[in-house]
Amino acid sequence: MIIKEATFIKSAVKPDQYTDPLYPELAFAGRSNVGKSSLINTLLNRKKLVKTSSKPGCTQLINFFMLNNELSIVDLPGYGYAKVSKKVRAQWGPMVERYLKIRETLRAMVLLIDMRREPGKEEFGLIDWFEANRVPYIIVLTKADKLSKTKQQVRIKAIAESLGMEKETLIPFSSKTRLGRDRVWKELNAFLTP
Ligand SMILES: Nc1nc2c(ncn2[C@@H]2O[C@H](COP(=O)(O)OP(=O)(O)O)[C@@H](O)[C@H]2O)c(=O)[nH]1
Ligand SMILES: [Mg+2]
Repeated sequence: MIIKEATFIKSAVKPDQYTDPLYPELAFAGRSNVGKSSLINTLLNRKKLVKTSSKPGCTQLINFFMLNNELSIVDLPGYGYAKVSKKVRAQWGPMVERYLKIRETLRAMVLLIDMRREPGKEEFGLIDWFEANRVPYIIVLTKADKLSKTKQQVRIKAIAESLGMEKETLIPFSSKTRLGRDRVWKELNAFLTP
């Protein structure tokens, strides 16, 4: 994908606030602070199109971006941040589920997991949901640069085992070194070309 133009369109909570479903769409999900905004910026070759933060848990909105007037990119709200209120936490599930359920232009999901963490109930829940609803998805393991090559292999194997997947399907990624960027695009492109 040659990135000519990438722009923020709008934030939404409810379906009537979503952008018109006119373009194929990719959506990104993951725990707060997993590196989701950084990954989207890396994919789009932008330094700060999507705001990154060292203070997790702030964004509870669905953010729509547009790429080259041909592809819609969606940054879903992060989950699992302990310090947000119970009310905010209770809103996350229905907000994301509603998006996944009704968004007919959604072509694939990108689920981000911090390579240093064990997948939790939210990740298992999302994967079950993707499988049950036949939503194509890829899993990206973020912040690979924080581990040595050897440790990366250990973590990839452990996460693959706990997810019950082949380790080759998991994509190690770093927005710092851009490791994995080309592979993520390659796999996403496969869902975009009919
Ligand atoms: N070392 C390293 N830090 C990262 C990476 N990706 C994100 N971060 C840092 O992790 C924090 C959260 O990143 P952000 O992209 O805002 O995460 P989000 O909450 O998932 O959108 C920020 O301080 C980033 O600089 C990465 O690949 N490597
Ligand atoms: Mg973010």
